[in-house]
Amino acid sequence: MNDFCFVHAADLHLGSPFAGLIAQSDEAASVVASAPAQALDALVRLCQDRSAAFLVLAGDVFDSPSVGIRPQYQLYSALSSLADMGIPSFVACGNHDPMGSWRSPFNWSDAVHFFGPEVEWVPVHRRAPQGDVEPIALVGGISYPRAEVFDNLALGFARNATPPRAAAGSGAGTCLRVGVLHCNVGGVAEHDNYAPCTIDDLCALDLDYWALGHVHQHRVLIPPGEGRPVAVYPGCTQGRNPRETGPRGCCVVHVSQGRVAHVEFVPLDTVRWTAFDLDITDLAGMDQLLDTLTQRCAVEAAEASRDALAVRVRLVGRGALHRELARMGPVELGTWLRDGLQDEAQARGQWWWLESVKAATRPPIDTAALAQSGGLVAELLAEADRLAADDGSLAELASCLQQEFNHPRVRAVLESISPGDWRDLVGEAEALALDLLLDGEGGAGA
Ligand SMILES: [Mn+2]
Repeated sequence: MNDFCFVHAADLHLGSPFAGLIAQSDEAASVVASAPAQALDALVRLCQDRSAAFLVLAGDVFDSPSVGIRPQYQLYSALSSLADMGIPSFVACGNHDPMGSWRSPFNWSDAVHFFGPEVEWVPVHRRAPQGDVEPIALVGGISYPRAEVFDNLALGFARNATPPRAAAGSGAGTCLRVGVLHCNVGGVAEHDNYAPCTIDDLCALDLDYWALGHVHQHRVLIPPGEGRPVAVYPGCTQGRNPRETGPRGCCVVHVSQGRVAHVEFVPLDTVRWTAFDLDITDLAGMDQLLDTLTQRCAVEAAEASRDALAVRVRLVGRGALHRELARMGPVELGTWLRDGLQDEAQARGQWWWLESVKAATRPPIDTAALAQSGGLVAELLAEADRLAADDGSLAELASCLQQEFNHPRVRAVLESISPGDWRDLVGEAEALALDLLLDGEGGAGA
C-alpha cells in the first residue's frame, strides 16, 4: 500500500566544456557537449515513466559555478516539467556547483527544493487512493557553500537530527528517510577528498537511504537488506571523457513498506565511451584493420544499446601491419581510421567517434628464435625482458636522468610513469631497436 519509487541521480555536469575534443572536431565536440543535457531529458522521461514519487540530485548538477544561462535553463525546464507532473525534486550543490548565483534568473516552482548550507529536512506527501494526503518520505540534504569543503558533512546530519519517525510518518515507522550528500566515502583516491566521511559515519544515523554524489562510477556501498542505511553512488549521468567508460545513469530506488527493497541502475547516457585493445597479429592489410575496428564498434554499440560511441583504441600484437603503422605515423593513422569509422557508422545510421588511437604494436619477428640465436639481437631482447620485468629499472633510469639533467620537469615526467606505462615504453624501445637492427636483413624471422 505504501509502495513507491524515487529516482536518485548526481554529477550531471551540465555545461561541460569538452575542450579536448573541440581541438579535434567541431562536430564531435557538439555531439559530446549536448550529451549531458540529453541525459537530463532521459532522466525526466524516466521519472515520468516510473511515476517517481520524487527526484533527488546529489550535487555537481553543473560543471562550474560560472556556468552559462543555457545549462541553467535546461535544469529549470527539466525540474519545472517534473513539478507540473506533480513530481517534486531535491537538489544539493557539490564542489563543482557550490551555492552561488547560478539559480537566480528563474522562477523556480515550490516543488523544486534547493538545500542550503545546513542540513534541513523536507517531507514528501502523496495522495493516497482514498484521497488522503500522506507523508511518504523525509528528504534531508546539505549543499556546499564553496567548492572546497573538507569538513565531514555527514556529521551535520547528526547535529540536525532527523525528526522522530512517528512524528513524520503515517503510522509507525513507514516514512522513508533519505539523506542527500555530495561526499567522498572512504577516501576514494580518484576523486578530491571533499566532505570526507566513512561508512561508519553513514551507519551512525537512523536513515533508510543515503543518496550520494561525487564518485562518478556507480557503486552500491551498502545494499538493501543489511539492517543498515542503504548507501549508493549513482555515478555520473553521462561519461565525459575516455576514463568514464561503460554505462552511466541513475538509480531507481524501489520502496516497500517504508524500506528500500531494491536499487535499480538505469543507463541514461546517449554517447557511450569505450576503450579497448585491438590485436593486429593476424591482420594482413590496413583494410582488415578498419574492418576489424568496425566490427568491434558494432558489437560495442549493440551491447550498449547505443547509437553513439566515443572510442579509444590501442593497437597491440606482433604482426605484418606493424611497419606500415610505424610508417604512417599517429596523425595519418588517426585521421584515416577516424574518417573510415565515421563512414561505416553513418552507413549503419550510427555515430562512432574515434577519440584516439595509439599504436603499441611490435614487428612480426619470432623473438623466441632470435633470443636463441645469440649475438647482439639476442642480447637486446634479454635486456628488454629484464627491464620490462623489473620496476626497479625505472627508478634506476630516473636517478641517471636526474643526475644528468637535474630539472623539475624531468622529475615530474619520470614520476608520472606508472609500471604499466614503463613496460609499454620498454616494449616500444625494443620494437624500435629491432626495426633498426634487422632492417635490410630481408624478412627477418617473419
Ligand atoms: Mn562530479
